[in-house]
Amino acid sequence: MIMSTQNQLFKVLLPSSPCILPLLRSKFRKAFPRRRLTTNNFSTQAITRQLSVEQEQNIIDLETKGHTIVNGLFSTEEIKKMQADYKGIRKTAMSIIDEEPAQPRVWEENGDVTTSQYWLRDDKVILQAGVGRYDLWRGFNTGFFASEALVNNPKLEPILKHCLVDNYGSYRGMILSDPGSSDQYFHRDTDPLENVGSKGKALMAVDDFYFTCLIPVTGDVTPENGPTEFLEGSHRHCSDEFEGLEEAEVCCPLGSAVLFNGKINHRGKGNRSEKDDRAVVYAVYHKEWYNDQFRKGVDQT
Ligand SMILES: O=C(O)CCC(=O)C(=O)O
Repeated sequence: MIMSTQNQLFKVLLPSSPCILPLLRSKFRKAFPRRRLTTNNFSTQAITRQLSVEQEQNIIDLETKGHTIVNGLFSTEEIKKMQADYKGIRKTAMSIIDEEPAQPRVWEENGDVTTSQYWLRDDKVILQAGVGRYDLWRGFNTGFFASEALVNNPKLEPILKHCLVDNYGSYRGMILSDPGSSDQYFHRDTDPLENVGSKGKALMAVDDFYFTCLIPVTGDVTPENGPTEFLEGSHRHCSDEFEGLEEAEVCCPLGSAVLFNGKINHRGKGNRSEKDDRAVVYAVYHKEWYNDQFRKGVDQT
């Protein structure tokens, strides 16, 4: 779209000599190359920012599959800082889980009743996300996890800007999945946007407004310690149309991240390793109009 505006400006600003125009036009095109993507099922014209080939591929993956790997987000120093801060966070989380009473949680997910539990202490909320899996949802946004490397990561930001356009913000939490943990329940990260039911009909009609980035903390995410499983393409389908969609287990190296559309149906797989304490940060980016400080079945009074 910007390119066509540039073409129009070009016509207005330059003398319309028929022989000079093609030459100038080709110089202009060299300076501002058209960036086209090849994909089957979405308009490529909307991508007008200067993105690397890798970032363009990330955007194509997000549209077609609903998830993508964004490589090389953090330096070795940043990874060290992240791992150091993680140790303190884990200690606090484990003391809450050990010392506070577990509260029951019951809610509906994709048309099914789902049960779990959660723990509260001061500003902190930990949600159980399957046996041996903990979602440090609230109150753990400190140190490296509140730093620019996560809030405004230079590799991630252009992709998010493309997907969310404007007026979006972020927060971060963490998933702990210890050896022996079970598979998580399948879920979308977004609300289905329905007063009754949870199939996602209204959700499908709304522009994308929520993306989650899962960042390995303790080491690579492997098939043994618990990849993230996606129902590919489900970000474009109500749950009564899920049949026939393929499942894909996605691993991720330390220093990179899995980015996905919050509308996609997914879950963390159990940790079958002997001793990998598999932890990932989730950085959520969503439009300001959406409220993610609410979880069904959690008493927040
Ligand atoms: O632990 C995982 O791989 C998935 C976590 C998850 O489902 C989420 O953060 O929404």
